[in-house]
Amino acid sequence: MSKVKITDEFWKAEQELVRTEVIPYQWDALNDNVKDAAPSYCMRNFRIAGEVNKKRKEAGYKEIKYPIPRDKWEFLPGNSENDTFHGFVFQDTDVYKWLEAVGYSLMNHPDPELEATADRAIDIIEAAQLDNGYLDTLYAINDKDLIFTDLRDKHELYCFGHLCEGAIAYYRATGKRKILDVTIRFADFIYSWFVEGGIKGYPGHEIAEMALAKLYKETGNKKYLELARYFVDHRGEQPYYFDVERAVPLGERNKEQLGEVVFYDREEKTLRYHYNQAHLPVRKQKEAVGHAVRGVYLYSGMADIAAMSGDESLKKACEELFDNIADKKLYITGGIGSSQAGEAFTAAYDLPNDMAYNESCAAIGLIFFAYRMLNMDANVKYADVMERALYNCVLAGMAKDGKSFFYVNPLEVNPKRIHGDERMGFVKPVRQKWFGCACCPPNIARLISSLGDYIISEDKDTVYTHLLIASDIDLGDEKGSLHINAELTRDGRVEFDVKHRKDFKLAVRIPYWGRSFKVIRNGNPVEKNELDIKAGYMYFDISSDEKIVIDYEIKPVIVGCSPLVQENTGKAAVMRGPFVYCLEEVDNGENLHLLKLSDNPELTYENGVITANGMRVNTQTDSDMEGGRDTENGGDGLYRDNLYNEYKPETYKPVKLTFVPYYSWANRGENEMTVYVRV
Ligand code: FUB
Ligand code: ZN
Repeated sequence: MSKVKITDEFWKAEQELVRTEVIPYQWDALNDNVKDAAPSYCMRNFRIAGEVNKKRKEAGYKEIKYPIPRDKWEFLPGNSENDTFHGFVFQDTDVYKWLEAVGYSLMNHPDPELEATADRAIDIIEAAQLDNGYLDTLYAINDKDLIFTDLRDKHELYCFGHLCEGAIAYYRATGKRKILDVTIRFADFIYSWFVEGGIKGYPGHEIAEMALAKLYKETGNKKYLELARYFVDHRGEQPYYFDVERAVPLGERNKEQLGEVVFYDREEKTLRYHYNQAHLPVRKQKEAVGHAVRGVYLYSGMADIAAMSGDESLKKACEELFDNIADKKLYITGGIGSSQAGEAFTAAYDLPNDMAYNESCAAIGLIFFAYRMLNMDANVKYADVMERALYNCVLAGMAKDGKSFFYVNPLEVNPKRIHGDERMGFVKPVRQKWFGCACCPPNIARLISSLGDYIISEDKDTVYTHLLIASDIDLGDEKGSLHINAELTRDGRVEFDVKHRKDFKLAVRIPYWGRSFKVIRNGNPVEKNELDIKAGYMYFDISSDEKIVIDYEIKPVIVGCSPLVQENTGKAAVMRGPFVYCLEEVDNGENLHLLKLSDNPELTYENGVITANGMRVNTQTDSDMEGGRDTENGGDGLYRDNLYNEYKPETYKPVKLTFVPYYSWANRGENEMTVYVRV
């Protein structure tokens, strides 16, 4: 990131929005200062934990304990529990993610006032750390003798993972060690508890794996990589640690786990802990199952370990899991995890539009996973998925003003249906100011402010450009520098201005939407058969200053979906470049399901909007006609506005359809939306 300065108008504006609006807004939310928003309790918990810690040092202090029952994820304030932990068990992570976003933002744009606020937050966090290095406000406040007794559900290692990622970002941005040292103390404590203590547990919610890999990279201390591998290697071992920690009697251990029977794996005769991806040893996992965020966080950690230690069997498992997602469980918007039940992956091709869960965090996790795979193998399939999730599902998660967010990202919304049906209560037709479970908003903030990390990657000889985002990139003394000039919202022309210092290869991605392109190298056209193309990247040998222009044909296109996706039979979506488009009621009137693209829709693009020729099904009924009865052609006399009538082919009237980018939907009030339209 420190080498990449984004100059792209579109993405720079998003980063500026995060810096100027989202980060200050979220700090208010973490401190429960946003009117009418769900309370966070996050900083409150840290403050209380800090006070308790202080009291612990006073002579004669008697520890006060509050219950931490199993199966309880949310601790709502009661009348007599003013000093207890409030909120979800993973509430600590909200400030860690915020801090991470602050770190990246400071790298892009120094801001002493923001840094001072972050320093204050760090002091509050540090004060909550126990003397032995342990840090989690739920246990620090309620009962520190119960730590690590409920790995399956209580998220202490998940909180550690986010602390670690936040600390590293902040340290890299400011050079200040305080929060990194807090993290190292906690990591050392975890190492001694698990590895030295011989406890074969692993996180119920993954992320510690990839965070520890990052900590290893940052500190050079191998024990953190060892700890990450320890967690990955013990996951899925029998007897399941989640049974062991619950002291489930041996005979009971293979009974069905409620709600998980759907995942019964005949071959392996196992049906438990899919939710946590702990049903099988990770190297045997071939299908992405269970809670989607957990899944992609685990796979990202596995990919890190595979890359850092050259573990081929782990890499193979990652490849299979990635392909399973990309080929069978991925929405066109890059969303994953189609079911609200368990916020989970479901069966192959099960991609409902209106009931889609598609948590913003899951799409972000998919970006982490894809990027790690890309770093092992420069294969365009990884970059394509990464870009799809970024430009669509993730970006849709945040309002244009940065002050409200989607957790769930459906592809079709009818507010009337949502308001009339409790089953759909999880789908929100407009973004929310905050959430009791507020994992997504700060996750979006940290991703957008760290976007510089995803544009290129490099190895000794080659610079790979993945995202076509305008930026200035310092490639160092070994290579030189690169300026990418692009603006995909405008056109598909992407210029690579290379300043050569030493010879290297430049690899340029050919995205799935840009397979038709022209190359002009230093003013001369290059024929396709002269290009060196491997796995969707064109390779150029750079031995002097160069200007390489790729003109990708970028135009609105109609995209079909596999016929195996039941929901989309007879429908298609509209895209332009990486952007998925959608219809909104505000432009097209209500009952979007009555709209259809014409056979020759003549899609035109102007100022970010696509228009097309379409049709609207006539709903005029015979009861609107004379006498109210269908007596035409010797008709049967039925009322045509009855729910059921004799079938008659649809008739249409021509209409203009207006498509807007999916990421921008629901910025003009509550209204119907659909990505897929009849064709
Ligand atoms: O469990 C922590 C976070 O809360 C998960 O990642 C989200 O899916 C939400 O359940
Ligand atoms: Zn989330």
